[in-house]
Amino acid sequence: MPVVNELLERELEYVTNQAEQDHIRALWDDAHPLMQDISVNLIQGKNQEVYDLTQKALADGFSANTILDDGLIAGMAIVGIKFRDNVIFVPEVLVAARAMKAGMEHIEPILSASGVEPLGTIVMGTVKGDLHDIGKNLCIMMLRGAGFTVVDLGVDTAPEDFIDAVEENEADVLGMSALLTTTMPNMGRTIDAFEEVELRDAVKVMVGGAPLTQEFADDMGADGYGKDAIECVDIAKDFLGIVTQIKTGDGE
Ligand code: B12
Repeated sequence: MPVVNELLERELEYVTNQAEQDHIRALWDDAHPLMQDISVNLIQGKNQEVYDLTQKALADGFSANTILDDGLIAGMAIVGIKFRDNVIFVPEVLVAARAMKAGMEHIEPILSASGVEPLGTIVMGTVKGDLHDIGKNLCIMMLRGAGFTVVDLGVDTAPEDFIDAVEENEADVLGMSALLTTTMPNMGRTIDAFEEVELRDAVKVMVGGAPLTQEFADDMGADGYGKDAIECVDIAKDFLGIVTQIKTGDGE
């Protein structure tokens, strides 16, 4: 379904690069108008509306994953472009992030719900110097939902804190997130620090975050790279030799 929401259509006018415009439009190609409503309210930072619409979408039978991808994350893509192009600034991004969190209040318990035995323990954190945590938190929700125990170290995490947490929790997997090109090298520094204390072989390392690539992950010596929260879960399962896939079936 093409973009039918007039307000969203207006927001898309801020995306002046045609390739980006096409890419973003495609996010809503198959999305229900309700998802477009969620996106536009998120872009405008209307947290109560995002909270209510997310609740309504779940009640209407949309899956948590659909609302997350086609409503919340699709809206955040436009926020990112407006921020980069100086159309909006940090306060507006924070307001949009707050709206995203309001929607996630409904999504989180569903993605995290699982009554199964823990599959393994994962330490997750955003690297030193980096305060972005929305993507990391999404990964954590999905990992918990898949049955992992996750120790969340939050943001701005120093290599020694990652090491302490892996040791204390006897973690099987370490996951690091970075959203800034300036903080990405801190992932490699953390891996080096594990080598220095001779703990590198004790843990599998996965990395992610918008600016990362498989090549960068390989260069720094990570064991896995995931572009989104679904891949994050798949990699963690792969590390531990678990073969099942997440089901994302919709009730629409
Ligand atoms: C929200 C946001 C902020 C918020 C953060 C709020 C929060 N609590 O997280 C605030 C306003 C604080 C902020 C601040 C800054 N930001 Co900012 N921010 C963003 C924005 C708009 C969205 C990020 C986001 O949440 N995306 C949505 C989530 C769902 O996606 P994600 O993080 O990529 O995560 C997914 C995947 O990457 C993956 N993933 C993530 N982590 C992991 C980990 C593992 C192990 C795996 C497998 C997968 C994985 O799965 C996730 C879910 O699918 C981006 C633009 C963008 N679109 O990326 C800019 C952006 C990242 N910010 C940017 C900048 C420059 C800054 C500031 C320096 C601005 C300033 N001048 O102060 C500061 C830096 C502060 C700091 N020290 O960290 C730039 C970075 C440019 C660059 N080349 O480095 C961006 C790209 C904006 C831009 N286009 O210029 N920002």
